[in-house]
Amino acid sequence: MDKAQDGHPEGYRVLTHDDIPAYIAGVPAIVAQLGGGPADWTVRDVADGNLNAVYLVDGPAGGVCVKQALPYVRVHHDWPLAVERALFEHAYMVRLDPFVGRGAPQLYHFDPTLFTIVMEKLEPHIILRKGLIEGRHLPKAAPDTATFIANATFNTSDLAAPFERKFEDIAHFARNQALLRITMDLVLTDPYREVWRNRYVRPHMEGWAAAFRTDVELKTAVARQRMGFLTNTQALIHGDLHSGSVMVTEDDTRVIDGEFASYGPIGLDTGAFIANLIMSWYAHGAYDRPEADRRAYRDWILEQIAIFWATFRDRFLTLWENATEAGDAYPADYFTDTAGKARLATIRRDYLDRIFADTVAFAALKMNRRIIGYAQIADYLVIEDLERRARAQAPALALARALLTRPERFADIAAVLDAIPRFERAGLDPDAARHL
Ligand code: SR1
Ligand code: MG
Repeated sequence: MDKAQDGHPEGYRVLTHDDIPAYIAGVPAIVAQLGGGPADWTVRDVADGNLNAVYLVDGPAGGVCVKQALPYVRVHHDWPLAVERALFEHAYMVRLDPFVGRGAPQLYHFDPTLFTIVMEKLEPHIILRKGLIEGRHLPKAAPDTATFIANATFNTSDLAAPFERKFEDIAHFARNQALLRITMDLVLTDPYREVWRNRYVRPHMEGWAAAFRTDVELKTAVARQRMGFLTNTQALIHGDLHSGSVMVTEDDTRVIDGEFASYGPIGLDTGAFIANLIMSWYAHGAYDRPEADRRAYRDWILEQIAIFWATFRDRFLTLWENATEAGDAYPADYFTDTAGKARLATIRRDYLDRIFADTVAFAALKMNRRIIGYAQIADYLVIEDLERRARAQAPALALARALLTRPERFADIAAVLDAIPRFERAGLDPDAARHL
């Protein structure tokens, strides 16, 4: 990629709100979709995530969403970040389109100079995280996200894709290094070391942060997952599939923001989603709501975690059992006799059990990074009283430590669901939480 003197790719510039109509006017297909001309369009800045600019544009005939990769972290302008990340978000959308259908927004246009993606405007959808904070019942969110992950990962894994295709993809997405570095540092490493960008509730969470830095058992388990992230190119994963990466209505769900895409362990995606439901469960304990409402909503969250895992597992197995074209791991003519078919059934169960073990471990890492780390989440930030916030965070860290260091206790989703309320007894002293 040619770099101009300012270090950005040749021709790149940051679009402001006021630039958007003129920019869109240069893309005939989008002009037709909006109807009218620039003077008829309204532009809304709706950026919500940490990294990018996002605008919704409405015209007389329709609307679109314009997302531009900024050359820095949107919420931290001194932190440079490669705009090429938009290439990988675009490639993720293109690669998954045949498999996920309406599970993602429709892609309309990609601009490789301004690193802009124009896509379907999702309205009246809201970010799932917002819905969870507000205590909304969104019955499709968990099963649809599970189906999306199963469709995306099965079809790009060695169970469905020939290795030549997969290796080409691995090589392409391996170049997404700026964002993989963020995951490597912010998600997989920072919570266990001292680093300038770490944030946590001070002074209340000092004890937990210090304990994490010296806990050899915990850091060993974390390093095992880090090794998995580096070496296990199991499937094309989203890489950042938290509740801020899902947009929902009561009957529609779309997975957005695939810029962290890479080939990696499937459990990173399933774990991210479950982690954010678990943190929502703990955060609700500190929200100022009537006790009966709070209890009912927490029960609903636990139910969604169970539904999410069951849906993912069933969908993945169904895809595998019904695949007409096998990948190179288990060619179609390999296990055809009775003994072979029986063995294949066992192999499938083992494969899903390994994804489950990864799911549990990556869920733990995802909770830790949101509580001791740079990128905090609104679920907790809305709790203004810091001690109250910390007391709603400590159980997530205590559970995460157990998930990582005592995996034998969490062989199935029922064990995780049982543990969530039990760990609510954890407090600000990390040693006192060890017996839970
Ligand atoms: C610099 S903040 C980076 C984080 O924001 C994104 O939402 C990802 O979660 C990433 O880890
Ligand atoms: Mg994002």
